[in-house]
Amino acid sequence: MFCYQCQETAGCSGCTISGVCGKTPDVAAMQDLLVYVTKGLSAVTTALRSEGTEIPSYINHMVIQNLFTTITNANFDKNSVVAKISETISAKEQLLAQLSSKKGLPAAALWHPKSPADYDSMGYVTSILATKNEDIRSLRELITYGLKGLCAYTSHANALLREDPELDAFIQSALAKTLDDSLTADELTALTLETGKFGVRGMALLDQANTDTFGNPEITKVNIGTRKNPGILVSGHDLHDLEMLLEQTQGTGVDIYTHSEMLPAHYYPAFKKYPNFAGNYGNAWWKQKEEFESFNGPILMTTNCIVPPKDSYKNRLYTTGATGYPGCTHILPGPDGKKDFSQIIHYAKTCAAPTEIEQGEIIGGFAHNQVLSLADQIIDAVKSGAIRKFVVMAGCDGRAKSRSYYEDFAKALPEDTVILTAGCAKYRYNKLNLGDINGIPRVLDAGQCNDSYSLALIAMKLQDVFGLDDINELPIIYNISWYEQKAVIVLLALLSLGVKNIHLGPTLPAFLSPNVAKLLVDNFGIAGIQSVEEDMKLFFEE
Ligand code: FSO
Ligand code: SF4
Repeated sequence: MFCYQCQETAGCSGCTISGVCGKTPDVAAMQDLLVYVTKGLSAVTTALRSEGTEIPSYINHMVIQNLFTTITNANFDKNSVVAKISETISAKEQLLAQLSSKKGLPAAALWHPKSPADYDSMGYVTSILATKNEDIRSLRELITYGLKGLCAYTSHANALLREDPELDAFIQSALAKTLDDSLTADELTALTLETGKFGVRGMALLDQANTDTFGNPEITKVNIGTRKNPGILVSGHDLHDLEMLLEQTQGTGVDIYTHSEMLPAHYYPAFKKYPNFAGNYGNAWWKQKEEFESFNGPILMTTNCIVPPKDSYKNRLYTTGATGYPGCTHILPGPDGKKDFSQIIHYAKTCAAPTEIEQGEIIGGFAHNQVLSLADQIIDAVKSGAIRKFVVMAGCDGRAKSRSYYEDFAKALPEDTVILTAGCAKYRYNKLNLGDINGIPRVLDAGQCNDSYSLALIAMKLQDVFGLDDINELPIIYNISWYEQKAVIVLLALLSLGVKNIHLGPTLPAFLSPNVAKLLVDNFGIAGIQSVEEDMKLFFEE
């Protein structure tokens, strides 16, 4: 196997024996093949579109779900990945039959395996290393990972019945282009930026879907202690799954707790009406081995990040959507799209209440609508000098020891700074009680990683208010932590909006070749991180 798509890749260069995340070589091979056949399908749909044929939405959803399945920590279940490969090949064959000319199609579109027994022999074709030129490989993977993140976000928008056919067409044409050997590095660089542009569009689609369906996030205090009833812990990012579970648990005596990236669900007005929506349990994804153990009840993973479970709670772990883990029960939707969670609820009733691991509350809900309603207060604080700088610390948390940098950095920030955050990165500092500036909390949590869109909107609004020509003239520092491919699309989205000088850590992506890294440094001022002391000097003394 060879995989270097996430920040925790072995030795900062590539997982070759087994994934640091727990992905085994056989699953890695099938995930590579799923990406390959999805690119083949996308080449066919792109050719059909150019002939004027409309692509049915179930095909668009298949592409979205396939890519989402291959994101870090989402799906470890080889059988489910193999099933998706077979479905994709059969859908592609049907579409291929409608195409008047097969000229110019890549090999991935014309591969006709007789049965899944043929899948194992494809490793040499589907490996990332099959692209020999390291710059072309780097750009192809940068685009592919950005698209994976974009598909994750689009999947949540699709779950709320929002569609954007132009976005689907772009995703598929970009996937097809990553197979096109005639494209130069310059053309792939342009495609990378275009991917970022569509990243903004995908995040806007999801933002619209979320706020239309659940209301605008508002300032909310979330309890981090526990109640006396048994509970179900919901992790991941899918708010539609959470809504269905909340509906189905009314009057059952089972409480619902959020975990990791589901925390921001508490900020939405629509979920506040459920009396059994008890609070948030635990921290970022990587602490789940201890926290799922002490939760005592069932856990529903709606998306990544899954850490391979311990036997002690594996029977309590359920997956749905793009996620999967061998031996864990997977909840599928019915023909009407509804999911029946009754077996999880039934199981929860037999479990002890969660063991309390923390007490208190955390505050959040500072998405664009809420922050812009405080705009006057914020602008006054900036004009008076009470707020010197905003520091965007969005992104992901992870288990690397070096990530203690982010907690130390937050603690070391001057008191006239405000952190803008989104994503699971916030767990490094959202319980530190960093205080407020004239009533404005010093950590403003916009929500999930996709709500980085909110942070971009806030920046654009501030640029407008202060009458600045360039978004980079704002008193905003970008110090982003990344882990998986959703952070890649967030990064590309920010670049497409013209944001420069983003610091990225704890390490730069292994999939950036020296030349591609140089391109990002030269054109966008992308930089890594140093020690907290050095970065404090860099940001505040120069
Ligand atoms: Fe975190 Fe995991 Fe949201 Fe990621 S829970 S690491 S970038 O899936 O998507 O922030
Ligand atoms: Fe390694 Fe990350 Fe790939 Fe997992 S997703 S195999 S940890 S690079």
